[in-house]
Amino acid sequence: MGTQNAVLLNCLRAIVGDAHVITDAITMQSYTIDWTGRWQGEAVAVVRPGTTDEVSAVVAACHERRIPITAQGGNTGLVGGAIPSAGSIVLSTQRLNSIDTIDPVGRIIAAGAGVTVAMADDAASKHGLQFGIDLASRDSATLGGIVATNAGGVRMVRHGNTRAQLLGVEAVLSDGAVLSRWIPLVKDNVGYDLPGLLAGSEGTLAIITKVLMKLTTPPPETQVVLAGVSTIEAALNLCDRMRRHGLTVEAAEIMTTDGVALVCSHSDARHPFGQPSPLYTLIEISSSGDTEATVLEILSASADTMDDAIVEPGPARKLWQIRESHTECISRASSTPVVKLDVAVPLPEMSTFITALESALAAEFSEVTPILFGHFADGNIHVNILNVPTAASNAITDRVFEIVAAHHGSISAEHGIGRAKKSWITLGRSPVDIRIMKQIKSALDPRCLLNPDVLLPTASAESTQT
Ligand code: 2HG
Ligand code: ZN
Repeated sequence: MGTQNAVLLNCLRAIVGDAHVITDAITMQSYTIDWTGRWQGEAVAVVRPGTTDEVSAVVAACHERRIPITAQGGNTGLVGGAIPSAGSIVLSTQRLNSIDTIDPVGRIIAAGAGVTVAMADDAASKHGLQFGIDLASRDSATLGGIVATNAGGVRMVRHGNTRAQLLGVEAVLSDGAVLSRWIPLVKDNVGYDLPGLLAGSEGTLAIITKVLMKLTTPPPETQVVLAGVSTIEAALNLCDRMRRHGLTVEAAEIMTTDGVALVCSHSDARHPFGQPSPLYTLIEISSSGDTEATVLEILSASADTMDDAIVEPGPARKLWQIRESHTECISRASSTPVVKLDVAVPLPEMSTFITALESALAAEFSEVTPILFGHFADGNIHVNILNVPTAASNAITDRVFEIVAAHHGSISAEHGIGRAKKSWITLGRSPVDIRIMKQIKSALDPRCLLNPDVLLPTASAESTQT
């Protein structure tokens, strides 16, 4: 270890305590490698501050020495956005894990960045409320992480994305200064929306230490429908009919026959129907009336467009398990790290998009196995490609994104850009857009020390500037 690093580590230890500066290679692996194994980084150390003041002091020390920092919450991201580059430190928010307050009247939670989504939801439920974001990684994903990535999740169709829930942030800027935009109001229109800017900034603009977020009212009861259908149109029509009958769609997911078969063979989930269907849609609905009766009426009127259907009162965990086990089972089933392309297309184009994608992959990359699933009512399809030879991964990504662009879609619906997609950012943003993003980056992080290898393709080019 160089003298410079030794001096840095001593300084960090003096700030956070010896126990919270991790340098041993084995322990560091859970911070430097993502859980899919696709993104493997390196770091000088993992630092775990316990307060905002400690975060500020750590960041100031790194700023002075021009040491890059990668902030990390639960390390559940899927685009390598929380994985450090050699020479950086990982700043883990795990210890910023206290819930400060819940205001049950204003329906607001104030919590540390390291609080998990499950902890926030659990705390909200004690007041008869709900946290507005939910995702399969709820037990590990942190509030700081979901804000930094502007996560979507399964309730996005109902409550919007994380940015829509965010009222305020406390964040440490690249020189250690603390920004506190902390106003527990849903109406506060004074100038630029800095919390909104930090949402989705992937650790490149500031390090989020606390969040102030809305809570929602949970529906009194829900019904969960799992229907086997032959076409995307049938799934979209079913969702549309539910809305037209006054039902509230709480979640609307799509799975394919191959995805469901894979989950059933790599977990204890059971196939839902006697006969497989080409597609499965899982829709959770609520209403102020008799939800079950209305759902049954809609299903019987839609019988000619469905192969089969089951209805269960929420939470219907066994039905949800089939959908939520996709990510883990896919990882287990693939012989190589899964290529994960989280895309969105306009609803009227979804069917032709899927057909074009499946036929291009079958014709041009016959050795790979694509599994598609996602939050279809948001236009969001998770294109997971298994068994991709490493050398083919860029070519496959190029091809998928070409088809996405031809269908007027987005190359990142909810997972962000991270390392995985930064080479393709020009497919999602114009040159003027990118210029503005770079200007914002250099205004907030002129030394380019915050997650320099993430999001913007040439972010590190500014590292020579002061
Ligand atoms: C989900 O919707 C997550 O379950 C993960 O966004 C998706 O594994 C994926 O591609
Ligand atoms: Zn998702």
